Amino acid sequence: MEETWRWFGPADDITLAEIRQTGATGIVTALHEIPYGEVWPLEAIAERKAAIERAGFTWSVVESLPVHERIKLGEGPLEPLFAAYRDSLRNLAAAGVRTICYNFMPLLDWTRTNLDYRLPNGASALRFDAHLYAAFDVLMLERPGAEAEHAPATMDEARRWFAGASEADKERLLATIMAGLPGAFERYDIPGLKRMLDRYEGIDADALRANLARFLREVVPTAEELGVWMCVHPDDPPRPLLGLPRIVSSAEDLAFIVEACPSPANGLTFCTGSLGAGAHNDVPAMARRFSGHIRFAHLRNVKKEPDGSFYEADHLGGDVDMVAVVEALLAEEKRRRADGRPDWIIPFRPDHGHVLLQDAGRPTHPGYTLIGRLKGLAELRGVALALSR
Ligand code: DNO
Repeated sequence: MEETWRWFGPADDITLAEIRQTGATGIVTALHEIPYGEVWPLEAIAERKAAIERAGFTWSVVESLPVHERIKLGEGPLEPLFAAYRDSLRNLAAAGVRTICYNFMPLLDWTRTNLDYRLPNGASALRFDAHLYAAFDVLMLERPGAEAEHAPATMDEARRWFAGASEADKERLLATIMAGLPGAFERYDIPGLKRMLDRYEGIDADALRANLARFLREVVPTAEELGVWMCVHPDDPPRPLLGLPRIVSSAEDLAFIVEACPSPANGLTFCTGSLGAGAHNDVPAMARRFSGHIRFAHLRNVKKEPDGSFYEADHLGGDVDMVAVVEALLAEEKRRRADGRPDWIIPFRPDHGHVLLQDAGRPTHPGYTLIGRLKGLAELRGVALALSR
């Protein structure tokens, strides 16, 4: 397995020189400055790649080449957007960057309600609280019909929180729920979010699935021709949010995706934290079942609670049997090598880390701390090495 590290580009407070000291050899990044739907120019890709290589790394994975919201919505003339996506793939392939992560979550990427959840040891983690999410959905957003989607006990707790919440608390909750949209991406206020949700009116899981299948049919053949691998990231958390369908959440969903457009270029990003937040997912079993399609892995752990809340646990703690997942990935690499495939290696990155020690106060993206992720990487490295012996 190739050890990689997500770097948000020159604007990232964590430098490539610091990342060198973690021992990771691959960089996972994107041209975050380019608006969704626009072509990534070859020169800009080559320039970023050269900077990464000068620092002693390879650019292993693009995360993400974002899918424009209109493609997810199936709205308006889409041909130019598909053509732009294919052109970006061509430019990435020309520069030799071949693994491309993307997601198909409507509107919101990863979603949490608390970015500073204190653990008993003093570290801080990201957390999703069912009652805060319910308070946002029902009492702040006032989404019609939302109340029926939350358990009565969760609603009681949500009402208690709301009654005592200040305007600043509510603002913070909105900003936290929006925090999954990194950097340059759009953020919404309540009216803006309502307008966006209206655009999804009438788009259920089947309609969204049809839009994903169409996207795959439009881009996967080009990817295959170019020798690049698309790998869809699962929904985080793996359940519908704010009435929006989510369709990359379960084993059935992954099976639908790989079958919708059979091709070696139609692959998966296996994110143990995203999938692991769903009580319906047996994560090691999914790793074994879909290993042939896994092109990239995000290794991170979660601790679930009975009401649907969860927080990000230590990489080797939490509910996901990480050792079993790493074992499945190593077994897959072994099969690929036995088949003589040059693309046998699976890049992984320690996904999210706690805020530990000197991480506090550094302006990093939520979850993307230096020491917290380094701890995760070091632990995962140990597991992989021990298993491979
Ligand atoms: C969160 C990330 C996601 C991921 C995108 C991929 O930390 O794993 O934001 O990058 O969903 O498109």
